[in-house]
Amino acid sequence: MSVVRYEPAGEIGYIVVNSPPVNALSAAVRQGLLDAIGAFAADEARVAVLYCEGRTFIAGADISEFGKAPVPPFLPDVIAAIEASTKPVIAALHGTVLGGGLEVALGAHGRIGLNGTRVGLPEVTLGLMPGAGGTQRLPRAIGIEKAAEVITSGRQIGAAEALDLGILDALSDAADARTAGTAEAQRWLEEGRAPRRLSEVPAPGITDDALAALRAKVDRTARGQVAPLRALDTMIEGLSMPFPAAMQHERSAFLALMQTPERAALIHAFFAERAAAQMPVNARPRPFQRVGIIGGGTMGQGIAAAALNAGLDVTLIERDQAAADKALAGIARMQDEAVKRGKLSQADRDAMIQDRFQAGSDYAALSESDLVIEAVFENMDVKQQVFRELDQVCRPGAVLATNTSYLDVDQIAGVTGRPQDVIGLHFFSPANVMRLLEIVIAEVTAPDVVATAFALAKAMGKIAVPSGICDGFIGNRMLLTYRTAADHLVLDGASPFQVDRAVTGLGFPMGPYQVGDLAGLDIGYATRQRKAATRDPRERVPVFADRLVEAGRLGRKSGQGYYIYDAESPKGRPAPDVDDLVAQVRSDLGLTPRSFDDEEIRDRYMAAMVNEAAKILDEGIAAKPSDIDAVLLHGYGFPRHKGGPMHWADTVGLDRIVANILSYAADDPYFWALSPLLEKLASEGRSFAELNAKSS
Ligand code: T1G
Repeated sequence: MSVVRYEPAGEIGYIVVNSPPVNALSAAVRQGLLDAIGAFAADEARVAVLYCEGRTFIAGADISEFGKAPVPPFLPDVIAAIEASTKPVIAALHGTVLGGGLEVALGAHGRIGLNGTRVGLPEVTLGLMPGAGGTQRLPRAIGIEKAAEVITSGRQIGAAEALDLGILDALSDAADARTAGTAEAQRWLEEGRAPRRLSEVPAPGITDDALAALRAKVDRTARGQVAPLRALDTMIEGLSMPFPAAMQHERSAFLALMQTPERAALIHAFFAERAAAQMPVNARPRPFQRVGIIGGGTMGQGIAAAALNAGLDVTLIERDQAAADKALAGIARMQDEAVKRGKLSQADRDAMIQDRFQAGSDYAALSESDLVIEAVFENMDVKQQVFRELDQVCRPGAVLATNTSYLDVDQIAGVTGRPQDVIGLHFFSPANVMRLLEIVIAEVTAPDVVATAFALAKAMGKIAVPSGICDGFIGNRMLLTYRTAADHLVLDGASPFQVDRAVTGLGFPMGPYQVGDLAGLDIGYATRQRKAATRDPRERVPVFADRLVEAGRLGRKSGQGYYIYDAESPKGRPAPDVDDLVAQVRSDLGLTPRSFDDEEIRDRYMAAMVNEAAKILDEGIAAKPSDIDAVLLHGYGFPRHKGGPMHWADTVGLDRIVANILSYAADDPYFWALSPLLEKLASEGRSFAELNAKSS
């Protein structure tokens, strides 16, 4: 069955694409479009409607073809054939019309969209730029500034805004794209309209000042990524050329970006987050419409908001009514914020709070819940007590989940008579914003409970990553390790501020000490206190961090930690006494400091991260390296254009990382115990990417 067909229907001909899941522009679709436009030319039909079957119009080039040998026909030629048609071609759009899909639509002579259609050129989010006319046809349709914003942001645009901008000619409330397209085609026939080619529209201009301002803005927001500025420059340069030359210019710039490591990393990230969310079990989810939440603190409120946004009914339980009301107020504030940012309508906000949310203190209110998520204080006794109560009140078959971020889910499940119904759902704060969800599968968790967790994640728009059980699961266990590597650097001579600078130089939004200040230094202090009794004597303790907490400097929440946070510097400025405090600690510990350059700091930080990740992989806590990448990308600020620690490690070379670790282990064999898996892969010249391929 060809993925594109031409259907003659009298005066109107239909070019129909049907290539699930998202009608991506594979070689077969490109060839099919070319054949169909040829069939239309030869047919008596006077106007053609180009539309797609399935859930969306073309959502872009076929990303799975990237990095492979390009196969003709090439997209610019296919679009040129559509645009050159001597009879009008109207694109009828629905779903998410992205990248090459929008470029195809811009090559057509008219564009009508169903309500709810979203359009965009997200190529920069893949380290690329539009490569089939987007940088030349879009500015001719909507002007340079607006086109620059659309192309360099890569954001999706709603139907109403697309109409306002002039990307769409009309909106339709028809039931489907074919119907909308047919009505528009009949209008063109009645008005006797001829093809209107964007390539023939004179190129818009821009003043030097406006261009300089635009470049500065794009440079600022690109945060070191190459594609956004390259896309802008290529657009501007092309607009001063004849159209065919501009298309050549765009194509060569596009192909050059295709060769960049950023593109490889961003494509890896795209597929890593989707591969992670693949259901790891073959089971049907249980119902989860009625969600219960225990604990109305920051996490409980965020989880409640995320569940409400997913269309679920929420019952939140707190210790008393006053605390429950406080939680409701917090959730209402979150939703008000979403209304302010245009993410939610006032009507939907009011309806979800009035009709689908209740808060109280009586566990009995959970007797009919399908799924209950416990989000109370991170203490084993407290959590086990909650699960004993849930075991009493919840109906048979209800899924019982814990939001613990470190503790052993088996121990929590073990206090119930239904451990097979217990699972870990580790949300990240703020839970209504952060997309990562670690799904912690306990020893006896039933397959349909796992399936329920993944279905819930999809409903909430979360990126689900399965994890086995260990202290801190995937993300927090790695965090503890690379954080410790940072602390060792400080004990041995580096300044916390230098470490932060070196790490942000990698592309992280913040360094470990800025993150510490944001999260609260008392959390790390409590963990160190909790572990003190069982700590291995070979472990090195960041005494300087304890000194800060004991001096009441908890970070942002107390106005001071490693940095000072006040009106003068809301984002923080280095506290002048920190380096002295650290120097005092070194001398108390009899340590002789030495200097480190930023490169060595980065090497040690990343080596610790990758080494621990390899151990997590080796123990089967994570199923595949790309899952670990998805966790660090969506939960720990890992720079997306580096693809995640495992992808990054492959680009650097595992042998180089192993050599570094072996040299560090000479001073500290305990901390730098090399992962046998990492050693094996390096010695065999292999990569983490191979393990991804193996597990898919
Ligand atoms: N190519 C190949 N496969 C794709 C794809 C694409 N463009 N988009 C999605 N898929 C697969 C995806 O891997 C998944 O597969 C399934 O479709 C459902 O996707 C020349 C060069 C469209 C908004 O960047 O943003 O055009 O996991 O789970 O949440 O200028 O997918 O089921 O096996 O994400 O509903 C520009 C990328 C390309 C759009 C749907 N286009 N896709 O989201 O489902 S560059 C994009 C998305 C380009 C030209 C340039 C989203 C979506 P599987 P999903 P979703």
